[in-house]
Amino acid sequence: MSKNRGKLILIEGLDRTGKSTQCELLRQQFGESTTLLKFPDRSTAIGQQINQYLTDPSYKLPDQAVHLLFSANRWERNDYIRNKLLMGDNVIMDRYVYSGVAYSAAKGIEGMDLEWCYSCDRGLVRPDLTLFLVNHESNDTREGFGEERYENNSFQEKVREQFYKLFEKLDSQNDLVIVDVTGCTIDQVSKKIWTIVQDTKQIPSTTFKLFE
Ligand code: 2DT
Ligand code: MG
Repeated sequence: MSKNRGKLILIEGLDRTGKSTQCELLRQQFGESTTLLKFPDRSTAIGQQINQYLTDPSYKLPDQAVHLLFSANRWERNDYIRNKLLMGDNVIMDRYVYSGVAYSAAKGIEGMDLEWCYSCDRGLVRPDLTLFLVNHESNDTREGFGEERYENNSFQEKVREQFYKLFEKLDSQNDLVIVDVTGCTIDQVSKKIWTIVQDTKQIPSTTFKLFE
């Protein structure tokens, strides 16, 4: 009997929707043999450049170059992710391709439309399940919000639009679940997520879906 590979689960959403908290809780629920990755992965050389861009408003880099760095930051982890899954580990990701495309396309720069932004991510492994967290209550009270680039309400609105356009483009109805977290406690969201994750089918050993 062939062994199942691990599940690749992605949690996406705008800023302040509780992604990182839920990724950590999901990791604990899966227990052993679970890997959690956050994008951008600021620990690599490319990630450090991204971190500088996000935290230093005076750091100048063309938007196209920034976009390609975020994509390269995913590509440098692609083999690692595939190998973990093949070993039977579950892999949880905090942001990935969808954030990569939505935040860049939301800038509205000529020539950097959704298709251009998506093209460099073609071929990356596609999650078995993507959970998109949505909070309908605007809540700017989180400590530190506004300190990094992209953290302002008018930009977040544009990013939201691009997320939905991308879901449509990628026929995401088969592997995307929109999770409404409005008014929910951390525990309630975690329970919702765990129920959805448990319903995800086991995947045969060497089958990978890719972003095409
Ligand atoms: P965090 O606040 O989650 O650390 O993200 N972003 C993220 C992009 O613009 N492109 C990408 O490819 C990814 C993964 C979202 C920091 C910011 O980086 C944005 C918010
Ligand atoms: Mg942030």
